[in-house]
Amino acid sequence: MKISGAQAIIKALEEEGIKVVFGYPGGAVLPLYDSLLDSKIKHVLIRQEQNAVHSASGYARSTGGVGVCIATSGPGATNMITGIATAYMDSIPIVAITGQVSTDLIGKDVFQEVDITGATAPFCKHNYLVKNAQDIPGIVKEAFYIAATGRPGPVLIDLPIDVSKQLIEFDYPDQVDLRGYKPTYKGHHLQIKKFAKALKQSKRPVICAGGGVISSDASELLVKISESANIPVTTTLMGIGSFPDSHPNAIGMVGQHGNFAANNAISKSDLLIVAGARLGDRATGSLDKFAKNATLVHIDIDPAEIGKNISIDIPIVGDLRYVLEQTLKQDIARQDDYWIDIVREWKVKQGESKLNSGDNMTAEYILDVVSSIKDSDCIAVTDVGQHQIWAGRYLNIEKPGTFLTSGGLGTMGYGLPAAIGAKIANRDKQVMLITGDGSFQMTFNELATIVQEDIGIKIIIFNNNCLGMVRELQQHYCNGRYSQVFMRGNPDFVSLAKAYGIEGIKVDKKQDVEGAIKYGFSNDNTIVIEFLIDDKQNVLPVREEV
Ligand SMILES: Cc1ncc(C[n+]2csc(CCOP(=O)(O)OP(=O)(O)O)c2C)c(N)n1
Repeated sequence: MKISGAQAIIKALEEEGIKVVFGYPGGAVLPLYDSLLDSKIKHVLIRQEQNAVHSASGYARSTGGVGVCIATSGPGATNMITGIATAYMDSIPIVAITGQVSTDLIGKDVFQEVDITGATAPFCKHNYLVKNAQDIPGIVKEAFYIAATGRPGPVLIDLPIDVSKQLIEFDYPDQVDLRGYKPTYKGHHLQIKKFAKALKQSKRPVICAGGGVISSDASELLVKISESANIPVTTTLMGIGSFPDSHPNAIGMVGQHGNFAANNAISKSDLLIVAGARLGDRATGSLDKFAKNATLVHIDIDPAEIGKNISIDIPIVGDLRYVLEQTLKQDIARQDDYWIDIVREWKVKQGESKLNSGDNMTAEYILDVVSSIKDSDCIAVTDVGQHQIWAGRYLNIEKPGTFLTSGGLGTMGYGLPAAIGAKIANRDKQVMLITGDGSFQMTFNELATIVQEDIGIKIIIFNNNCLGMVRELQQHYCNGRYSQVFMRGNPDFVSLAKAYGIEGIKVDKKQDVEGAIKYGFSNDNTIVIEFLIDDKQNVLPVREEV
């Protein structure tokens, strides 16, 4: 029996095991939305297309699967652009489906036409303009394969409306064979041997773990390597969750806004093992000072990342799971405790410098309390700003896939829709959002989606009535000449929540923090907890070393 192109897309999604898609309808995707009615796939009607991509991203990151989102042509498609770029920078597997005007009208600037494949080409792993419905099964199969394999990333399928109406015989391929796309999974055994030897001989090794550890499901192996060779582990922002914060070898986040112990250990290390991290500028700080005494090992599935920002002594291209498994078969045991002991002392020192004392309701204090009350597998999602860095540094994160943030693009407004995606995928788990008053106002319209889907998300707003991160930068780099960072006209967030039928609490005193969080986390309802924090609080240190 023949089916339409639109039906073929939906059937192909079913073949891929997709249970949920996030989207927003429009004229060019009418056939697609019509076909959805006959499918068991759940569609979540999000309130803006950018947020559909972020929700798909939250879904993907918290499940390890591929997230799917749909938008119409023109403005629907362009609204998706920031979400796609956000996913690309953080290597998140997404398949985005956009409607397109009819093939005979493409290039004629007709109503709601935009060249979305051209626009997204620089920040999509791959994209397709479907010209013939017969190609749909093969394209969808390839799109999922490309999104999820090698270094994951977003793939876009642009579907003209006439193609979605063509009739085809549906035959779903079982395999993909793409010339020119063959990710290398097995790291070269001689390089792995070289790495193991360098590790055995090193006196001060450090691991810097990135998001690649999480996407290759290599966290347990990372713990084994750290334990067998007594290596302290620092993570990038994207790597948070790849190594349990409570592990004695964990030394926290590295980089410009990183922890004292982490940055110090990297500065003093003689062997730095970069695992699944792209060594972006925020992680390294100034390159001429970064790990200047160390032999550098870089393990990554994407050969283009190795040596891109910093020259590497032992490059290993491959899947982290494979490479770490093979490394564990070598003799890497280091009995020496002296280095790990020094690093642990730095960690204690860092703990002592906490801004926790006194009556001030600091962000750090709030996050300490949250850490002590939340479930250990609670999925924490952040927006972008000071609150994101505080969350990265002070929240206790134990498991991979439980800290979701926009690390590469730094997209304000990512948080709420990503939290919705994570909660839809994990209804049995706690999901919380840490956001700022600026970021929250970029996407708070998604409170409606929360109500519509009847899901419970703990929304913690650090309200400093300003764009705190930019204010802090202006304090440091513009001699305190503040320009356009103080927010006037902020709503009362508790009343705003109430307008959506969501409960809210406002907290302005340190004594009330614990009670509010205990109450907020005591059931699975959505709650907005707004903390009125001092607008002068900074994400110090910008970079601290001894
Ligand atoms: C879409 C977008 N616009 C602008 C920025 C630049 N920016 C980075 S952090 C920040 C301030 C964030 O303010 P808020 O969400 O209130 O968090 P806070 O820093 O106060 O914790 C801004 C404007 C950005 N990252 N993303």
